[in-house]
Amino acid sequence: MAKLSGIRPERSQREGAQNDPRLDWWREAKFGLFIHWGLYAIPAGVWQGKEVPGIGEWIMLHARIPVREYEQLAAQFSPTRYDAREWVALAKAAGQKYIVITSKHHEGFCLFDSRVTDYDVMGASPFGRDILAELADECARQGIRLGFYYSQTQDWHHPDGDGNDWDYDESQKDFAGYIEDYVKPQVTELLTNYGPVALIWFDTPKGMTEEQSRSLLELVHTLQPDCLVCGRVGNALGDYASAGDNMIPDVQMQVDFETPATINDTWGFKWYDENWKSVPDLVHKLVDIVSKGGNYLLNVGPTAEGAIPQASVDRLLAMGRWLDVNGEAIYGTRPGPVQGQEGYRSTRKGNVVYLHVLEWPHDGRIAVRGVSERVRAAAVLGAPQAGALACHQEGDALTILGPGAAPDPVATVIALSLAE
Ligand code: H79
Repeated sequence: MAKLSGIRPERSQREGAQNDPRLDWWREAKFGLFIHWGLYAIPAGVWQGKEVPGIGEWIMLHARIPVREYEQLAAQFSPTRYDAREWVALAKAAGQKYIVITSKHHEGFCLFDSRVTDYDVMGASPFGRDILAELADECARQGIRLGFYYSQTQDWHHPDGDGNDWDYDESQKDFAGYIEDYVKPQVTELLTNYGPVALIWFDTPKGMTEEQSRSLLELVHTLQPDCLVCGRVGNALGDYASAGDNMIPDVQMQVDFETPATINDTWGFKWYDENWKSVPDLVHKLVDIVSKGGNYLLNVGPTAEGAIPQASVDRLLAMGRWLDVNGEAIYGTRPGPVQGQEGYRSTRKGNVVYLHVLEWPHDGRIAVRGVSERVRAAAVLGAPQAGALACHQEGDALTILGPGAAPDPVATVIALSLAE
């Protein structure tokens, strides 16, 4: 069995974290909401009248926008429709158990009140509201965990941050000084001023020395011992592994991992990106990831006004409706015994194996391998009126005779109760 398929070694899970009970809530959660929000939502994929190809939050780099020009966007940042209560309620209705928001992306603009820079929502924008503080309060009120994305290497605004070679001479940069005098004070602010933080989501660890990764990990754990650190802190030191963006491992993983993913093709808002994934596709991706032992962190990119695109809202709510019926086959489960069979996935909790049928066979005859324990009963989740389904077992080969049409057109879950 491949151990790290889809996961770069330096983004993997630290030895010993696999049995760490600090991750218990995260292992149970399976599904989170990622929020990418920053100044890039204002140009929304267009610069000087031209559509800029690529992911929206990278517009500053793709168009090589000088810092002095780009930073003027901050004066326009006034998202009057921002309503933390709505965003948190959406995540809850979608069945998501944690939220991760960009506190500072590669562009360098901070959505929180930072003492170490004026390039933040309080100092540089007319908005004058601490976005993270409002979200943290609301998460506490509605009972959902909140984590912060923080770009620790790339900072295209800071003269010593990584990535901006069009304003700054990269050979003159004091990256180590930037980590010590800017990143660490800001991470300290994030872990001091916003109550309990579920996790810090570092990104693009390229260039981090092992010592730098370790010292960030230790800083986080010293300030908030229960706060998790994602694998993108670098040097294989994270509390959990991070798969590539939109990457789902081919096979079941032996490490705790998370797939961060987009609903369309961008993280930060681009007004003309309409390449939305379908609801069945999104649910299948959730099932696929969970069946391999991972979590799905699914992104929305709010507009400059502070609205989450309706296409994202519709899809998240539809996923929530599927989870209302099928959540017991997702939350708190482990990978099940049916692995690597096209059209099928499986999860397990105690004595129940959940068989997820992603492509319903035309004749309703479901045939899988891998269930070697005796199946006492098989029933479709959410359709108990359909009664028990007939099954035959021979060795680890299981055949279930189901109806001719999929009971759930999105994905049908059959609960298999195993003999004690
Ligand atoms: O925050 C989101 C992305 O902005 C961030 N990670 C997710 C969670 C991210 N940072 N880097 N990358 C993703 C990959 C960058 C790949 C690159 Fe490129 C290839 C950089 C330059 C060439 C993609 C293509 C971005 C610009 C061109």
